[in-house]
Amino acid sequence: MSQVIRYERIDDIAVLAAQNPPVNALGVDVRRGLLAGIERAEAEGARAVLIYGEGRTFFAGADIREFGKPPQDPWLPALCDRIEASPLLVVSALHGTALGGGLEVALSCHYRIAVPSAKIGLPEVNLGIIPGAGGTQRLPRVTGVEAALDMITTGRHVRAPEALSMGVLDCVKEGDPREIGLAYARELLDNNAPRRAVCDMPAPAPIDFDAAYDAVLKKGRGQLSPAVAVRAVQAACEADDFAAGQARERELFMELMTSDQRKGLIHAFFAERAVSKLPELQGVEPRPLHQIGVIGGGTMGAGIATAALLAGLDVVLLEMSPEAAHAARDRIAANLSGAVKRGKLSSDAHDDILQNRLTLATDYDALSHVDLVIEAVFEDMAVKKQVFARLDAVCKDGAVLATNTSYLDINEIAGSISRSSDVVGLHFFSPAHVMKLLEVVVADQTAPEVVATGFALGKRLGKVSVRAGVCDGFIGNRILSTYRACADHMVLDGASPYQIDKALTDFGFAMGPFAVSDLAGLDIGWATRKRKRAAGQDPRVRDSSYADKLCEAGHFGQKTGKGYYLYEKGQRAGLPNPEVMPLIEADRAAQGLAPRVFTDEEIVRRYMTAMVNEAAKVVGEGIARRPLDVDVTLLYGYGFPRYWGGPLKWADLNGLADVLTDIRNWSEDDAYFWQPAPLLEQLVAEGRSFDDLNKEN
Ligand code: T1G
Repeated sequence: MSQVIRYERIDDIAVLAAQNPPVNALGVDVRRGLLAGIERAEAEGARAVLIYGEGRTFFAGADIREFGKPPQDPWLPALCDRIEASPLLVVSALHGTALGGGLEVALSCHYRIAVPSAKIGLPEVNLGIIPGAGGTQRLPRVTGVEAALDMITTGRHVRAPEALSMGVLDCVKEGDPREIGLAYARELLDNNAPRRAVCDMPAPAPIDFDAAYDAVLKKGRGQLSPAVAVRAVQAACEADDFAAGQARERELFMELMTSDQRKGLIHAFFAERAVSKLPELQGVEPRPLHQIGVIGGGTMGAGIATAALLAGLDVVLLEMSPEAAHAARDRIAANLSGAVKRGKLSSDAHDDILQNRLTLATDYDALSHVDLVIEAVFEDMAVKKQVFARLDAVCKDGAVLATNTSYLDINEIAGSISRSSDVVGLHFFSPAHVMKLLEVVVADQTAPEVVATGFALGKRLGKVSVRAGVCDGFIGNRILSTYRACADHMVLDGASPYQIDKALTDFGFAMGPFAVSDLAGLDIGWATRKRKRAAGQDPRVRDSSYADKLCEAGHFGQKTGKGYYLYEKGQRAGLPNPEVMPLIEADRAAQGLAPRVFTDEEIVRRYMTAMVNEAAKVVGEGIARRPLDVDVTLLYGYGFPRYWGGPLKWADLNGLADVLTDIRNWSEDDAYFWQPAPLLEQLVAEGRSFDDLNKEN
């Protein structure tokens, strides 16, 4: 008898209870248990079958860990057909998240009941595939094409009340899934309710599927699975019969299952869960977190305070004057109002936060009892050291002292006070209450429980936290500065900022590097270039002046309405700024550079290879623990297209040997910039991949 599907008889109802924690994934043993259960119920003369999940949820989908391995009988589509074909009345009782194959099992049942908190969904497109067990054929028969396309192409979760109104659920009732399921099955039997196989329902009315396909493909920015799902739903309307529609779904599903995008998206799914699992934190207890202090109420500080307040933490916000403190409060109030507008926060909660949970202060003594302090003051080492000296004097023993610095040496900050082991970097990304990435930067003396506390705060704030070591730019900004420099080099050598931006948005980025610079503010890059020149950068670094000239003219991008692009009032998307190319041409002439033609493919190849090479150095130096840590950083902080899984997954998919060959070829023109990462050379020599490294750590 199956260990993962418990079989019971309650009078004439057979009960199949899934017991496969944590999410009752439909692995082969679960499928075999369900099949055996259905067959046993029929053999024993039951009149109905109830299927439900023990633990936190109904089946949350196929077992993603089986992807890429040879499928084992019974395949999920066949199992769903078998459940549907049973002569018994089959009822499913849903709770938690009935997703993917889980919802497909429920749709193959004849009736569906759920608790009010249950959610359903077909999120397969987020894994680079489409529903492959009849979901694209059964859902449209139940809800109609429009509602089915919305669910399937977005992968969104639908709450039980909406699912009831869509016709996916027959009943929503408070209670224990098993109990409400049994009562519902009993009621159906008593009323002689008929079997109601969805496959026997008429094919749904068609829509203009070509228009739907084009619209979804455009929205997907290069991701294929949502658009392919449109074609599968089209088959539900146009195929000769249900079986033919299922065959078309299977054909499209198998095509996507072998795609690089499926490999990239599955990698992203598991990487974003693995990134917070660090061996050095096993068994390490984080310190308690009830109230935190934030120093500096500018955009970043106010964003951090907002994130903490939204997560239910109390916040003491310290500014240098009452006026600055109130300005910070206004920024926080505006952030919270945004959350109310987006339906993420009730207006009562909004008021409660501002009246009772946020404390403004101008004296460090107000921080004497907080559990953790994050400073987000001016990026100047002397200023940071002054702040930490005050914290050292005022904060209680065990308080975690965190800096939000983007690039200053955290070892130097930590070394300037008596409790270096309590110091950690918490590098948020602006806007801090929206961006999910948090780099937890571990200095030489940082205590393990302080690192654990940083991760615990990140989890509490709903962030994706990545451990980083100390270097200029940690993980993300260090890699960014390299691939951004590569873009500048291509501009000097003949490409335009506009061709580069388009080539990279066609590759899948939401925005190209020059549009991103306009968004972030050209003055930030300008300050960094000046800082690095003043610090005495290597003379072999290829420098340029065209961007400086833009800034000297006061053009900082979106915030001044002009940068690489011109921004009409209120327009986010800009038009190329005609003043830019003359500055670039003058720069090329001054450096004696003859511009050449770049293809979009070469632009992407160089940009990605620069990113991969620097990422390999970051992993090789231990700044990032594993390649997946870099992938997650770029996915969550830099708009990297998720269906590639991250830069190092992209490199594995494209072949490390070819990446290294390109670097060696290009190093003939610029040996300083194109120095191969030792780790990359080692992996190629050993015939290993970045994924192999992920598996070793
Ligand atoms: N398969 C295997 N493991 C899974 C899994 C799955 N489907 N879903 C979750 N896990 C693991 C996860 O890796 C983690 O493991 C633990 O469960 C807790 O997950 C034919 C082919 C259900 C909303 O896409 O969206 O069906 O890190 O940390 O935040 O059409 O997990 O503890 O070792 O995310 O409470 C379709 C994917 C599959 C759902 C719960 N289903 N999962 O979120 O916990 S394709 C999905 C989720 C399919 C058919 C096709 C979420 C969740 P570990 P968690 P959570």
